[in-house]
Amino acid sequence: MTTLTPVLSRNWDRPDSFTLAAYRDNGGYEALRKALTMEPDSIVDLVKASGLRGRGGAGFPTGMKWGFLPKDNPKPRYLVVNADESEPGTCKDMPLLLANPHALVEGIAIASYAINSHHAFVYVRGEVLHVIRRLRHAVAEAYEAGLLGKDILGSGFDLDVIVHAGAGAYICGEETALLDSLEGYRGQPRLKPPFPAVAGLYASPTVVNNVESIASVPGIVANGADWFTSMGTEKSAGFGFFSLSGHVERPGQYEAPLGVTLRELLDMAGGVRDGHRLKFWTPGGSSTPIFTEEHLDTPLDFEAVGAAGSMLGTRALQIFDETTSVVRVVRGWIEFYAHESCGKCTPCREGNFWMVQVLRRIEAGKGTQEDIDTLLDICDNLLGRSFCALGDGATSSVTSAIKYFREEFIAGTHTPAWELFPYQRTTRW
Ligand code: L3W
Ligand code: SF4
Repeated sequence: MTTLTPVLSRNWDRPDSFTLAAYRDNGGYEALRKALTMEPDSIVDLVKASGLRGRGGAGFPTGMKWGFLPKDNPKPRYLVVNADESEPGTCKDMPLLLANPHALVEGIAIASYAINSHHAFVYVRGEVLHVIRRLRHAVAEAYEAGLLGKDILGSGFDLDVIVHAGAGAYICGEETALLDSLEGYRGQPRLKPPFPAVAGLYASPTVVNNVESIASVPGIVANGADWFTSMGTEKSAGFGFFSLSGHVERPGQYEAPLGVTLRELLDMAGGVRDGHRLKFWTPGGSSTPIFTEEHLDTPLDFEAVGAAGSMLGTRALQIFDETTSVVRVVRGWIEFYAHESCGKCTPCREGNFWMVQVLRRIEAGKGTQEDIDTLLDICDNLLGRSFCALGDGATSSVTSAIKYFREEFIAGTHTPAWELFPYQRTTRW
């Protein structure tokens, strides 16, 4: 039986958990002190050995990404933390920043030292002013205590951290759009390669990592790679936040080893709401294909979820019971993608707009076999033909929902959304 592994969340019950004093009571910043006595490359090797994989959705090995920075490039290096959490269902980075911002600040200092960066930026979703204020407060406390700024802890290492409020667009969570936005341009994805590691912020070598990835680094430095690999599975090491939302008795963040199953998490969370049963769920937010009851025992690690036809993504477990119309949920998600599409490429800009029109018709109970074929055809023209992952991700819920609930698409729900809510025109270019 898997149990919770509270590391980043161990202090969350304390009302003052976000303060430097509370963080230090639990050994906070001792990992930084240790890191500053190590060779930077040995920290990169340690993170590689830990098997830490990016916690922002793609699961790319963190240490390997740090190792991609070219050795012979004389330009300054930057660390950019992606705190633009906006994926529907994803709610781990914001609670972490509210309750334990110093874990991120310490992680930033260690990661910056490891990659020899003297400027780090945190790009925080613009709508969450309370989170931005709290993080800025933590950064100010760290400067005051000599944990950031000049000559950190007498090591000779200098680091400035800038907390930047994002521009309020989901696409700015895509790493290259984020960099454009940070530079002051309209946030639209850049062509990759070159990857940010080679040419990122101001065309300089840049590491872009998710909040949770960087916040996991102090624990690895303090306790060693073996400690981290003792949790999780062989290829998906360590622990992470599993955010349960929707029709569940006790929604919230559950910090558990990768490989835990939804059945186990539901046991901890009091189960699906009383008197109801699970109908479908997302393993990693709305960009990942949905799962059903048959996947309750699928280990939630990168490999097993992938083998079962979805993605671990951001471990945003949205739970829907049998009272939910899958068509309505998918229509809501696609309206989100249509609204958030940056408009740069035709398949995504047009495809999402037209999917919304078709889904609204189906939701009205007027769906036909032809409509379903049209939806699948649009997805076919989106997947692999979009400029960035937003377009690909938009197809996930549509194709998987049709796979598992085709009859429901034919039947529709017989209650048009526009009879329930005021009509809102989706953005179209
Ligand atoms: C150097 C190479 N770097 C890859 C780096 C790359 C990036 C990382 C992963 O999308 C997914 C997306 C969402 N040299 C490299 C290299 N890299 N090859 O590795 O890259 P990639 O392209 O696989 O993924 P991505 O563009 O980061 C992330 C999915 O996650 N997702 C997450 C959504 C979460 C939010 C949010 O609110 N936080 O949006 C959910 O499923 O759909 O597929 O750093 O540079 N050869
Ligand atoms: Fe923009 Fe969508 Fe194309 Fe990405 S896939 S570049 S969000 S239009």
